[in-house]
Amino acid sequence: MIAAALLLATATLAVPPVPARPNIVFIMSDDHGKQAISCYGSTVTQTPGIDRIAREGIRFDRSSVTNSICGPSRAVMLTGKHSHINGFAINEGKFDGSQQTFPKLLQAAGYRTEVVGKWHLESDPTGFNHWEVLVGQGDYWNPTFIVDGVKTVREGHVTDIIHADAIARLDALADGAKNHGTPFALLVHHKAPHRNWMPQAKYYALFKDVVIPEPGTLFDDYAGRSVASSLQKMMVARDLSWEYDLKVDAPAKQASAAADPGQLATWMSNELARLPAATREAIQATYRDENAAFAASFASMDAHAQTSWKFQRYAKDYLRTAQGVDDSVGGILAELDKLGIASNTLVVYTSDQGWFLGEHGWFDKRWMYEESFRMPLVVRWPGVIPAGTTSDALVQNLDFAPTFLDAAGVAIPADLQGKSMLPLLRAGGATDKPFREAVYYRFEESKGPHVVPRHEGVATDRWKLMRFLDLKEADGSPVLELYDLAADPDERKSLAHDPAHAATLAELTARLEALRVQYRAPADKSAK
Ligand code: SGN
Ligand code: CA
Repeated sequence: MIAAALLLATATLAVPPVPARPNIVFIMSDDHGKQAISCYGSTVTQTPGIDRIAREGIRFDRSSVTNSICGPSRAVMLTGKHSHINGFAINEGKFDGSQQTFPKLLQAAGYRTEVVGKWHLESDPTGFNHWEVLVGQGDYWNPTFIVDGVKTVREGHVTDIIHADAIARLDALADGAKNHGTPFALLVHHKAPHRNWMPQAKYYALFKDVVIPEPGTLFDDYAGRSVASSLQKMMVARDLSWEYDLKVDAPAKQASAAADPGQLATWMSNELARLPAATREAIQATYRDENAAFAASFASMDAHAQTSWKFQRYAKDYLRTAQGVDDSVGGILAELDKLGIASNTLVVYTSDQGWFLGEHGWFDKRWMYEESFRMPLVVRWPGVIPAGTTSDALVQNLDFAPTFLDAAGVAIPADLQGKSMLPLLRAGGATDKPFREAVYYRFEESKGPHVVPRHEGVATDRWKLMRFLDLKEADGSPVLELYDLAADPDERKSLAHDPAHAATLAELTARLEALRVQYRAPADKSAK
């Protein structure tokens, strides 16, 4: 009896009550892969801001996106519903802002809600007391914002502008939280490090004399997989444009190549023309020597060497651009300290999806393969989330809305498809039962840039089954890929046609069907 009572007391002590109505700061970047973050193991780049959230809170190692593309991922986060339910399945769509979202529900419960930065949902934000968002994808330099419905051009680099806005809004919101009992939810959504990877001027020298390690699959030949992987147009070797992406003049012998259509040839100078002359000159000077050396040696470079050169330029500019996001995260944490509201503020850092930083020879996202399917997710809430914890739980961006509502003490509507992560957060990731056995994925934007075929899939803690919705094998059966993530984390060898794994394939196929029913996903003819 005494032992049981003691146990109970210990258990109660271990999980303190959740403080009422925390503030929520939801920081998100655009296209930031886990492999570019030091708390996820990157050694080439240091991200002390994001790492601080992990150190003082929890790091999720298997958070995933339901549909690895920008606008759709954001719509899933706002609604807690899959793309086929919230109606925004491809970037070219328009989000129906009249539907239920977590900011609206928080607002109705007395929260003040605001969003600054990238929005990318075409329709105006709804459910916010104040919003200042980029038009569409937004520009890196001198971007146009829409502030509460009014367009305005802002001078400077987009990451600096969004950060400054975030700090200004935090200062204003802290007053309401501290002095008027009004908690807030502030969404800070960076554009960086989205294509075409233009860092703040101060970061052009970063990594200058560093060789970024090439991923082991940079020269992937896709031999172990279905035909699907060879259909894309997102190869570092072939699909990056010289001027726009790589910031170098097209070598003469490449200029007419089909993969580099040339309409972007003047992009760089046009974009830079928007800048003050000194900044423009500093940026161009950064590349000058490297570009001259490249031009001089291009004729003697084989295809492998060219790809390696492109990878270095691409990866460095990407990491430089991401560095500014990490500074912003660190700055926001410092501001919360200064304002004295850190202890009652839930802080989240994530990205709208993952990213290929050369893995499988690619840039961009879209696929259900690990790099673009997984997303960074670190969360801090002092006194509630045990510091320095990690979790392998199969959480998704689908779960953000119910988690925010739960943390705020707001009832979670029954039609949300995600699950609150609050119990997981409070337990530092330790749970008796798996948070979720399997996740459902569905990508629809085959006609967008990079022409990745439509696919759906299921992932468990060990297995992943992908089914390509518009592709068929010669015998008319659906094109499938099956991976053992434990044995083959780089997904080099599909086991879909390996008789030794027929039982696993059948089990995952059944799981996929069950998840499609559970989430009310459309049936697909090629599935049968
Ligand atoms: C743009 C990019 C693509 C990118 C999409 C979607 N091309 O079209 O490379 O895949 O955005 O990105 S660019 O030439 O305009 O940079 S997303 O993050 O918005 O989904
Ligand atoms: Ca994105």
